[in-house]
Amino acid sequence: MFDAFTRVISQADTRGVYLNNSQFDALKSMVAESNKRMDVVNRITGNSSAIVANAARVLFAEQPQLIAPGGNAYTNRRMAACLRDMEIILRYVTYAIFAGDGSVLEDRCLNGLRETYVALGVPGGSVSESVSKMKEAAIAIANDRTSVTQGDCSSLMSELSSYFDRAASAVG
Ligand code: PEB
Repeated sequence: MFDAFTRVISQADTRGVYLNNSQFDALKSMVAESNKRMDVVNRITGNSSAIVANAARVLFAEQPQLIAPGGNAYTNRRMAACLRDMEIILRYVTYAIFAGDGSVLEDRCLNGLRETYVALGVPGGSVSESVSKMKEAAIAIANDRTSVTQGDCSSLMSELSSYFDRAASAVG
């Protein structure tokens, strides 16, 4: 599991070289902008239940076969497992955006997840769709500019998008 700092160290060590100025500059700006990153983590964490529940509600409205008899989210046990899976993926996305690196999401959540869903008969495309819906909601909340100091959050938002996209494509 890497963060933005240990990733740079690992890459330098693989080549047997010292850290260089362009790496310092990148990490320096990450530190300087870190309040935004913490705000994003806090906003998503604080709204996680709403993000999951709303995304699930829209998913089941669009794909009612999932909650019909025989569907993969039919019965309370499967519905609970589904909401829990969405919560797990969202939680790992918050870890990744906190660390500034996707490896925690990759290694501890997405690795082998597609195969798990195939084995369980869970439709990966539907899980992928649920992740896309969480992405839209999470970005709307994280990028809400009302009553905060105005700043440029574009690169942070595209980094956040990339973690959701990675999760969606890992299972879809
Ligand atoms: C992954 N999900 C399920 C299981 C596992 C995971 C390992 C089997 C064990 C169990 O039921 O608890 N666990 C989950 C995860 C990590 C982990 C992400 C990462 C660290 O450890 N059903 C649907 C929707 C979708 C869904 C499309 C969006 O119709 C999910 C939610 N996952 C779903 C369902 C089950 C499941 C299990 C319904 C139960 C399947 C079953 O038992 O038939």
